Parts: sequence; structure tokens; C-alpha cells
Amino acid sequence: MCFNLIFLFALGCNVQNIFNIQKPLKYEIQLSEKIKIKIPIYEAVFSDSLTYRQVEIWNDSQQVYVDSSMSEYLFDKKHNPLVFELKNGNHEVLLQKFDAPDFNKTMVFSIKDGKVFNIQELAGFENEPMDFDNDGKIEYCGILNVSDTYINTDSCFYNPTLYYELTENGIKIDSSLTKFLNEKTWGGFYGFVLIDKVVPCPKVK
Ligand SMILES: [Ca+2]
Repeated sequence: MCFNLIFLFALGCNVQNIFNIQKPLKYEIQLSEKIKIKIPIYEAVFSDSLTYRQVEIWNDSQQVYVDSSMSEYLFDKKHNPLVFELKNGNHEVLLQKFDAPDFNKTMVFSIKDGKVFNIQELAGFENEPMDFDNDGKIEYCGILNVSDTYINTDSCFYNPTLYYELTENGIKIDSSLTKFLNEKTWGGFYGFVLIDKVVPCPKVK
């Protein structure tokens, strides 16, 4: 088995319970045998979700990361947070960062030898993971940034959907799939980021 995909199994409490507790909270979410996260602070209600700050990542009994910024994170019980155990023994912890008014982002924390050695910011995942191109590997997808509406409702600014493939070495942009599907959507591939090129809007099926 090259890697294990382990979903968040439970927050262990519900929203009502959270607001009934007055003292500081500290959740622990065990993501795998070695990796867990701790969340000392809940921040705000957004829609029906809570956001969390000062998230800590732990490897065994060692804290390997603490977010000291004002970043807020969102959790659900399906695909967020995630941990991937890679073929080489490293781990990747994926957390969803609240980024309104822009789209949320997926933060990827790479852990090796008990240390976070790399942090990536990806598009927030919006789909059920699936094998889009039938190559045996699943992909997640999302859009990095919100685009402005163009004055002509038949036209849009080019804003690609990015596809990320889960490989045995970690989650990576699937360039060929991203190019292929965006070309179908936009009538051409014009890069991996939002640009001010005006193109016909994608047809909603
Ligand atoms: Ca695939």
C-alpha cells in the first residue's frame, strides 16, 4: 500500500455544544496513527460552520506546526482535514483556509522527520475526489480566485479549474488533465491562473 488516505472521522461535538462551553476549548482530531491536529480557538460562525484559529499539527507527541497568524480554518466531516501518508514515510496534512471574499484555499503542510518543511497553497477543493481521467489516481479540483463579472453576460474572464492528483509522492497539480478539461470548458487553455482574457462563458449543462 503506497499511502493511506484517512478522512477526518469526527469533531466529537456539535455547534450547540461549542457555544454552551465558556472556557477555552482545545479539540484534538486524530488524523492517523501519528498525526493529529489541535485547535485551541474557535472564531466565528460563518453560515452554519465554525472557523478555527491557531491550529496546531502534532506528529506523535511533538508539535511540528502552530499557525500564529490570524488565518481561520474550516473543518467538515468529509474531506477536511486530511492526512496522506506517502510512500517515503513523509506526511501531508491538508487544511482548508477560510479566505473570503476570495475562494477558500487548501493548505498543504509537508512533514518529514518530525518537521514541517514545506507549505503550499492550493485551490480549495470543491468536489468529491474522483478519478477524472481513469488513470487509477483520484483528483481533487477547485478554482483559485474569484473573478469579476464581465459586462457582457455571454462572456467571462478566463478562470481555470485546477485539478490536483493524489500520487504516492503527494498531491500535485495534474497539468495534462487541467489543460485538457479547461480547453474543453473555455475553448482553449490560457494558463493555470485567472487572467483578464475575455472568452465565452462555460456552458452550464
Ligand atoms: Ca485520475
